[in-house]
Amino acid sequence: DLPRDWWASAVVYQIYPRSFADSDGDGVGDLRGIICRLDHLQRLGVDVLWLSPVYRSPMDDNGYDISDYQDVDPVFGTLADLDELIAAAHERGIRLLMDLVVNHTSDDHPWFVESRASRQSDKRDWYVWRDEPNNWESFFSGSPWELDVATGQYYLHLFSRKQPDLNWENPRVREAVYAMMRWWLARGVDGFRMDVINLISKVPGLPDGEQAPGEPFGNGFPLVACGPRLEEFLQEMHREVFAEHPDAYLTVGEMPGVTVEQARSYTDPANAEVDMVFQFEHVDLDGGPGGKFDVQPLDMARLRESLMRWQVGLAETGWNSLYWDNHDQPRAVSRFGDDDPVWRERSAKTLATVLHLLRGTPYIYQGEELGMTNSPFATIADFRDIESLNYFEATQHGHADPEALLEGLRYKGRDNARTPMQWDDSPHAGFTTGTPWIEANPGYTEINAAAQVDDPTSVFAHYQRLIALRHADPIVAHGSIEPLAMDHPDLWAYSRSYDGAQLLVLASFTRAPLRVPAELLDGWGGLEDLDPVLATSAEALVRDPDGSATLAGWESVVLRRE
Ligand code: ISL
Repeated sequence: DLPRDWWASAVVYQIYPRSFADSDGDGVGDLRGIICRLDHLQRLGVDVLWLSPVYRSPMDDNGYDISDYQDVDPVFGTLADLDELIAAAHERGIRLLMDLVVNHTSDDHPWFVESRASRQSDKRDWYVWRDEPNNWESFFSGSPWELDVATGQYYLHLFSRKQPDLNWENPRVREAVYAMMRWWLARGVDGFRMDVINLISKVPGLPDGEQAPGEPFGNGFPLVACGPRLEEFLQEMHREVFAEHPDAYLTVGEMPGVTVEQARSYTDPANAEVDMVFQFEHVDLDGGPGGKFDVQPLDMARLRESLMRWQVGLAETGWNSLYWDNHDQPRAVSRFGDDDPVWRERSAKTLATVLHLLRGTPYIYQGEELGMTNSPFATIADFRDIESLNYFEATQHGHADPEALLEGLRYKGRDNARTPMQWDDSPHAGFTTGTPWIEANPGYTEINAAAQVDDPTSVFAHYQRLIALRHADPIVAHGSIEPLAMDHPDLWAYSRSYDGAQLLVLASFTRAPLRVPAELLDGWGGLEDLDPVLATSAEALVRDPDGSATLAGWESVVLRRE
């Protein structure tokens, strides 16, 4: 009873529209820009396109603050452009997912405008109002409670003050959201990526969180994440929105803090909640006691242990989504790989191999298929993201060393993912003819699509091969997984099995050559021929006379046997 759903063999490509392609020279990416670049996606071979928000928005959080769920922001184009994009993608056999941001709206949304108008407003209860704040902290620094002076109450905003949280306890809120979702499905979209959907059910009464002595805030996270009514709400949504053709659509819930056990329940088809979730364990490993920007060295063994635990935990029931990066994370090759010029391409390919051969649905974030790196932001003035700016502002007072803060932001800041897509080596990486809203990463002269798409040795070509392999070989989509050599310090090894056939994945997460023990290779080819179905280079794996083999630094191979 392996999952047979279409999305098991699909690969999703995420576009952050603001930074993908600018068609009109205003410095901001747009829908027509995406339409013009659909060939890139088709060439790569992806099956699904997930669009980060393009709805009407004051852009306090680049569109994750929505003021009209049923219109396109003029900076991105028009609803007609979006219809055209949906049709053009479908013509190429690419499905389209919209970003569904319904934990909160913009404070400019008519629902909130009405809600804040008076305590007696018909929509007062559509948001979360209190007479006094509690001790929680916003994801974007400071208190998540904002005083509305006119009505004398505070509203909750887990993110920016321009992102008031909707009150999901109110059934009219839920009905309005489901109606909006049905409207999008009727327009032709193929599913949703659901923004922080595990925050919609808060613990009743919104009690204070645990607060350590000397800390300015308590920990509200356990009181808002995966709350008491989450599964009830997800089931209701599934019933109200997807019930008629659940298999036609893909739903992926973004869920910070979700555990394997919770994810198994949320993605168990029998529960009819979501198809898969974005979990955060592997992207939280390099945060410290001071939070995500308190950067700690990444322990590769812990990274492997974490991902493998998710593999095993969702093996029988549920389904994994697989990602290294997205618009909220630094660039994968700079974080999990090695972006030194000598190792960049190899490690970008190896990260791709390891992820795409796992069991689950892989997500590629724009530019990852080129091995794009973090950007060398010089000063705080180079950053644009509200999270980074608020953090710098809130933390620099009394902080001894602003340079240390900048170090954290350079490594982890979300703007690393948001610099323009690198199309070619012309000014601003071919992203815009105008002035980009955020500077292009100067690395674009070397790292760009034009330089890679026709080069069979490129990172892009490697991604093409991985996607083609998933489409061609049912082991990749449907096979079981067995982690191997988990005690080896730098070798990633696992096998996949399906219908009598097997794949063996071997990957090096270090510069030094690795010895692959003979036992692992037993039965995978004679002394002369280890013939990978896919490798990061022709010299990646060399057999040694004693039956072991040497895997070159940051290289990886995939072997196959019947
Ligand atoms: O990057 C983070 C802040 O430290 C993440 O915790 C992030 O805020 C979290 O993953 C939720 O992300 C989503 O919702 C946010 C939006 O800013 C992100 O871009 C979005 O992906 C609020 O809508």
